[in-house]
Amino acid sequence: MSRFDIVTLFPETFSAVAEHGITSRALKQGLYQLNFWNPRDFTHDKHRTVDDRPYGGGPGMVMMVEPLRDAIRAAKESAGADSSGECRVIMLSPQGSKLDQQKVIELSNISQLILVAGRYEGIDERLIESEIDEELSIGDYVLSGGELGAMVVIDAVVRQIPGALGHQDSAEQDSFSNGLLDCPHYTRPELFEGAAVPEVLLSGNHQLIEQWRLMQSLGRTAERRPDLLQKVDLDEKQHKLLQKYRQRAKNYP
Ligand code: 4GX
Repeated sequence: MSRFDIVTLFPETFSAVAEHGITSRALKQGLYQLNFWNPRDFTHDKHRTVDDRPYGGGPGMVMMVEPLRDAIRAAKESAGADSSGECRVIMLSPQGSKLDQQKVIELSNISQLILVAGRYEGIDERLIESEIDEELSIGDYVLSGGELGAMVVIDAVVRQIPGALGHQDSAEQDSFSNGLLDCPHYTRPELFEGAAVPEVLLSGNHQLIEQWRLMQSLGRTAERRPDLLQKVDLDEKQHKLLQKYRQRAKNYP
């Protein structure tokens, strides 16, 4: 992934990813590009109108067709002009398929993503059919616009770009990279408000620590997200570690 082209009425809101943290550092390192296409810049009337009334009536507005179409097309033309890799047009919407880490990895292998962040009640269905390749949802709740969803996509995809994460952490270490939830983490002090750090983490035995972390990941995934555990094939060692976790949970309720 080298380039995101975002179609939005609110490009300033993307300062959240452009100016903070890992996504900002990667941008400054030139590991990816962000470009904005504002439908308001593709209006021709005095009031720069970007919304329109829905056929059939009812409350709420729909994005005006021509400025949005022209913004998407301008994004496509500029993107298409600069490369040979795949370009995909994605619209954020509660009607889309749910974003997960597998989809994030798929998207990270596409060189140009055009993210359409809609406002109001939505966009004309014919525009979806003609200009949008894929609808994506970041979860089953209603946002005020697609911008936060687009930022979620950018953040998760940028983490997959080689060199984006500090050399300390790697995308392989992330939660979900093996389909499991993360293990618990601890830092100083050794005794915090009466609660101790698990002894194994103080042992200095790295093989044992690795095993304990994997056991915790397996156990927590089984307890909290059995749906995720069903999707991974556990090997013999992992089965044994999960049994061990369950045995311990029984002994120390
Ligand atoms: N995951 N929203 C988009 C406007 C809209 C509606 C329909 C296109 C079609 C959302 C989500 C989300 C609210 C963003 C409605 N645009 N986006 N917006 N959940 O709730 O991604």
